[in-house]
Amino acid sequence: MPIPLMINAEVKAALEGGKPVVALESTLITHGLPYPKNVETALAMEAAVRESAAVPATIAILKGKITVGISPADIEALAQMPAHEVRKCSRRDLAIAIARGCDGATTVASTMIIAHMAGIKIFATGGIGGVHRGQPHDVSADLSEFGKTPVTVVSSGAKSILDLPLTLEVLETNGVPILGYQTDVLPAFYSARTELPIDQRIESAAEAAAVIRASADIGARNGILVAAPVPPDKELDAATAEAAIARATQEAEAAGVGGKDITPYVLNRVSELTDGASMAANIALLINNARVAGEIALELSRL
Ligand code: PSU
Ligand code: MN
Repeated sequence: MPIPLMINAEVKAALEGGKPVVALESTLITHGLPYPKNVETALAMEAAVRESAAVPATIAILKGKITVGISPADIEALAQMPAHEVRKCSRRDLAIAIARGCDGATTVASTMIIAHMAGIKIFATGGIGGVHRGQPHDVSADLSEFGKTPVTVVSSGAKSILDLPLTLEVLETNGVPILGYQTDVLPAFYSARTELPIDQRIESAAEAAAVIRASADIGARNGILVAAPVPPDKELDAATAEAAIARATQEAEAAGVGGKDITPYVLNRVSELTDGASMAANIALLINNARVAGEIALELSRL
C-alpha cells in the first residue's frame, strides 16, 4: 500500500531532483500566532527558505489528507479558522485526523514524521516542545519523536515557557545531538542565551550538513536539533521574558488549562504581558530559522 501523501508538484520535482527542500509546520499558524500575523509569518518563512535557494513545504492535514506543500490559499484558510476547529495533531492524532477527514495542524513531532515519509531531511520551527514547568510528566511528544525520526530541526531551542534543564535531560536520553548555530549555549527562545550547554558549536550551514551526513552514514535513527538564537534586534530581555512566563504559567494552572492547550495559552498570555514584544521575537526567530534551514538544506544537497 502506498503511503497516502499529497506532495505538491514543485516539492515533488525538487525531491526527485535532489534539490534542497525545507519542511515547515502548521501548528504555529493555527495555535501559535493570532491572525493575521500567523499568515504573514508563514508566508515570510516560505520566502526565507526560497531566499536560501531551497523549496519550502508547509505541512498540514487538509480534510484528512496529509499534504506536503500546502498552497498560500490553504495557509490563509488555516490561519483564519478558529483554533478549536483545527485539530492540533501530534503523533497520536495523525491516524484519527486521517480516518475522520479532519483539518489538522501538525506539531514538531508530526511534521517530523511526515517530512521523513516524504523524504525531507530538514525542518524549521520556532521552539520545540519539552517538559512543562512544575509538570515533569507533561513531556511533549516532540522529544520522543527526536529519538526515532531522522529529521534535523532548526529551532531557537525549546520554548522557554518550559523547564529547559529537564528538557535537555530528555533529549539526551533520546540520543539527540544539539548543535549550537554560532552559539556555545542553548538559546532561550525569546532571548538568545541560557547558561545551559549544547553538544557542539557550529559556525556554518556546511558544518551542520556534515553532521547530518555523518548521522545518516552510520544509519542513526534519531533526529538532530540545530539551535539558532533569536536575531539580536528582536531579542527579549531575559528578565522581562522570565517574569511574564512565570506569571502566565501560574495563571494557566489557576485557570485549569492542561494538556495540549497549555502551550498556546502561555504563548498568547506572555505576548499580552510583554505588549507584543515576545510575539515580535517569536516571529523574527521563526523567519531566521527558516533561512538557516534553507542554507543547511542547500549544503546537504551538495554533499
Ligand atoms: N514554535 C513556535 N510556536 C509554536 C510551536 C513551535 O514558535 O506554537 C508549536 C510546535 O508545533 C510544537 C508545539 O510542536 O508548539 C508544542 O506543543 P506541546 O507543548 O503541546 O507539545
Ligand atoms: Mn504538553
